[in-house]
Amino acid sequence: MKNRRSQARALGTLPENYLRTLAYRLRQPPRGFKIVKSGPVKEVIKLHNEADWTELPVPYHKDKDDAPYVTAMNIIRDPETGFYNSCHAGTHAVGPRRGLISFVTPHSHVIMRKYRDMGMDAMPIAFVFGLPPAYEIMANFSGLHMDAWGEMEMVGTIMDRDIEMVRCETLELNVPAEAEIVVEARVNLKDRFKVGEVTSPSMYNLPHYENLPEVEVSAITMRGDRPIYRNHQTCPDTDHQPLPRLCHEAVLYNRLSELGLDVKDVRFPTWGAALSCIIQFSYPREGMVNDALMLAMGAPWLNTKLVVALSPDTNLDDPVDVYHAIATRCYPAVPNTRGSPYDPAARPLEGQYPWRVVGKMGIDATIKSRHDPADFERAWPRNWGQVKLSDYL
Ligand SMILES: [Mn+2]
Repeated sequence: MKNRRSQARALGTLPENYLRTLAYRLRQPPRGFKIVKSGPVKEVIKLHNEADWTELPVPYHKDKDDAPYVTAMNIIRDPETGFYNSCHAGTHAVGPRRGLISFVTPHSHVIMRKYRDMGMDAMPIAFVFGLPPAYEIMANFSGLHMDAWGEMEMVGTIMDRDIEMVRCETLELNVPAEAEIVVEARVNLKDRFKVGEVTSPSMYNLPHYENLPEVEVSAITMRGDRPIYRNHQTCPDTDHQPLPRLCHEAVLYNRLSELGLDVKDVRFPTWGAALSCIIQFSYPREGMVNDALMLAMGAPWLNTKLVVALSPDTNLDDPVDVYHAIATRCYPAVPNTRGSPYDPAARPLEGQYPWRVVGKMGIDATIKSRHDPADFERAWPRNWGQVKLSDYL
C-alpha cells in the first residue's frame, strides 16, 4: 500500500484521481455491509484449545522484541451504537491463546470504557488477516465519526461496492467473509501488563514500555487453500509508515480545499519517519501558504511535526526533488507544541508518560507568487532523461 499506484487500485481508480476520490468518498454516508451465512474465511474452523495463533507465521519485528508481533486489522463493536470500529493495534503473541494488545487509538479506549460501564469484564475482538486493501485504508481512519458510523460501515463506501460480513464462531461479532484468516478473542478489561520496547513507525524503540490489556483467543477460522498471513513490517518504506496516514491525507485534502487551494497531493512520505507531511497545491494569492501550513501543523494527529508546502511541479516520489525545493524556494518559521511519543527529540513531559512536547516547522517551499514565476522554473540539460547512452556506443 506504499505507493499511489497500489492505493488507487484499492479504490478502483487511477493514481492521478486517487486522493480526490478517497477524500470525496469519505464525505459520503456509510454504505454499511451485508450479513451473509458463510464465506471463504470459514473453510477451516479451529475452536478453543484447537486454536493456537502461535502456529501462524507471526514475525519478530526487531532485535528487542520479546515475542512475535501481530499487526493485523482488528474489529470491535461499540456496545452503545452497534457500529464496528476498526484499527491496527499491534499485539504481542505471548502464548498459544494469549496476546498483549497495544490500543493506541482513542476510540478503542472509549469503547472499552463503555463495556466496563455496562458491568462487563471482557470485550469481543476479532483480528483479521488478509483483506482487500481498502479495508486497511479505512481501518486507519481517525476523526469525528463514532456517532455516525464505524470504520467497517465505510469500507463499502470507499470501495464503491458492497462488502459481506459473516458471524464469528465464539463471539457476538461479524467479520469480513472474504478475509484470509480471522482470530476471535476477548479483551480482558480488568488487568494491565507491562510490555517493553514498542515497535514505533519512526523506527525508534519508543515509548520504552506500555501497560497493556491481554486478549484470550477463542477461535481461529481461515481459508482452506494456503491462507495468506498479512504482516505490516516495521521497517522503513513498508505499509506500516503510509497506511495509518492515508485517511489523514484525505482529511487534509478536504480541509485544504476548503481554504480555497487547488490541492494536487498530500503526502506523509515513507521516508519522513511518520512525522512529516508534504502538502502540494497551487494558490491564487499570498498569505494562503502559511494558513495551509498552520492548518496541517494543527491537525488532530501527532505526525505533522515537519510540514512542507510544495508547488505542483515538485515530484513527491523523489526525496531529492523535495529537498531541492526546500533548499531553493524556502524563505525561512513555531516552538513548543504537542509531540509524538515516538519522537526521541521531543521532550518527555514529567508525570505525563509517554507524552512529549516538541517544536514544529512549517516550510514554505512553494513557488513564490510575489516573484516572477519564471525565476522558479527548473533548468535541465536539453533532452534530460531522454538520451540513451547506448544509442551512441
Ligand atoms: Mn475509530
